[in-house]
Amino acid sequence: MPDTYQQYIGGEWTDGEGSETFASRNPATGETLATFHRGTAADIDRALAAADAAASDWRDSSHIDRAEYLWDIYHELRDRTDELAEVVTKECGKEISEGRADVIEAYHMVEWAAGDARHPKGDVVPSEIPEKDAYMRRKPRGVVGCITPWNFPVAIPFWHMAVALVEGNTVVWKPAEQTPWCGQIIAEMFEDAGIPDGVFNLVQGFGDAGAEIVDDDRVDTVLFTGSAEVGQEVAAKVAQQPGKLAACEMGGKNAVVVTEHADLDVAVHSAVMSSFKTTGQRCVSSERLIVHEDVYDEFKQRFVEVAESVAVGDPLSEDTFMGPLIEPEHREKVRRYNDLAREEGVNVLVDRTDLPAGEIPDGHEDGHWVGPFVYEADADDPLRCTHEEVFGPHVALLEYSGDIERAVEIHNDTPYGLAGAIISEDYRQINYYRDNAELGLAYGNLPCIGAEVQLPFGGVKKSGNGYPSAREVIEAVTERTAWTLNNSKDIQMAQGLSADIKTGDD
Ligand code: UN1
Repeated sequence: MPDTYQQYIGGEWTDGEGSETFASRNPATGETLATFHRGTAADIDRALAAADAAASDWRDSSHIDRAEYLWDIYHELRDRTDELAEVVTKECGKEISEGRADVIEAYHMVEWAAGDARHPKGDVVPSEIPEKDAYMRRKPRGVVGCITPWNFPVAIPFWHMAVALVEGNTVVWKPAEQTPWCGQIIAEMFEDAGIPDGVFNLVQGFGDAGAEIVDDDRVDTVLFTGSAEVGQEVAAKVAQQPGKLAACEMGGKNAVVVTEHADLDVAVHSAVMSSFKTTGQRCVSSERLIVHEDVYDEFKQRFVEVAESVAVGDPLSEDTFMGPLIEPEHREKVRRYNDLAREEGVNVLVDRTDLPAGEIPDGHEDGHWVGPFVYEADADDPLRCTHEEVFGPHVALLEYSGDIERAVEIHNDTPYGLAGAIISEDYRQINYYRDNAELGLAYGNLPCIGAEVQLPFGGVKKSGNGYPSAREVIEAVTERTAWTLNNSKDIQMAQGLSADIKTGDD
């Protein structure tokens, strides 16, 4: 084991060109887990050159042969699930069942992508002219640059890379700087699987390295999952580069709607899961609970009771519900939003921003702890705290009166549109919500987290402009060709277009 982990470029482990290193730290203890060489522009340049050089042989191999490498990784992810779950939990602070679910989601995605290699590709399309065969075919785009977040450090890289590779693209990947250890293990899996040199490349580093991927014209598609600020920058830069494509998946200010016809057991359970799982650090986490006046008081009392007592603590313990936040800067951001909510005049119901020393487990004093912060606010007030994404356990209760149309109006009053849920026993309300809520992932009588990989995953409005995940990623990493073949010696045109060539002699 080297003292300092390296980059994986063109099938070789290398320190890279830079002299700086950085550490991966456990957010629950502050301890250093491992040290990594910090990738530079020159390292991205080399990785892209390697990916570019490997592209032609890789695209000439079959889907089924390419998938074989992924099947090896699938088995390794399955065999090492518990070990990797612990690494995920140590590196990003999610409690251990979430660490495990991250690895399971990863191998589900790999299974989906590798299995898809044997499914039909493209379509046979009818032609107006019986003698013509028309098809829609797909080709790989070439080199795909992947920039992934820390909150799903194993699953999301495979959302990006599994399909991209099976479809015949080569990859340069920059994992989040907070979770390089997960990145290291994934790169070792690609090496163990014997993937050809240059087909998969890893550069560990920060935003400056990611920006090189976005700017370089050897990259055909950028897949980005992360914050809205960075995602918008990525999309804007890529839009200026003809022929290049960006698929960006970003955050949300997601909501759970609880109507007057809700089963309140289901409502409270779903709201707690949606708001506090992953300590509110999923892009699909809910920071707004839109609750009808008829059930508001009871819902509020029951939700507050759980928020007061939900177990925050050592993420490696099976008894923990919420682990720490990812890093000190993020803890500061959550604290600032909690303060801002007070300044904006909301009515605070639960404030566990600073956990009492007794709640912090021994040996975890340097963790980035925060508990739930719950308040009630007026849905019509243009407050920053109820409209901006915090990415933490910061939850607004918004009471409404009137019908489901009103609830959906409040739901849609945000620039985002990723995930959401409705809790109701009335199918008309559920169907109204399904058809009118502006979002990409919608749930009825469920939490708004926990999507399965075989569903499309993506948002609308500020939450995303593409599908860097699950099955829809195929659109981002392939080009379509409309291919028409004439089986006759005569040229006949569709749309009644004349195929006669007329000359001056006619
Ligand atoms: C994220 O929220 O950052 O739907 C990804 C879910 C997970 C993926 C979440 N499958 O909750």
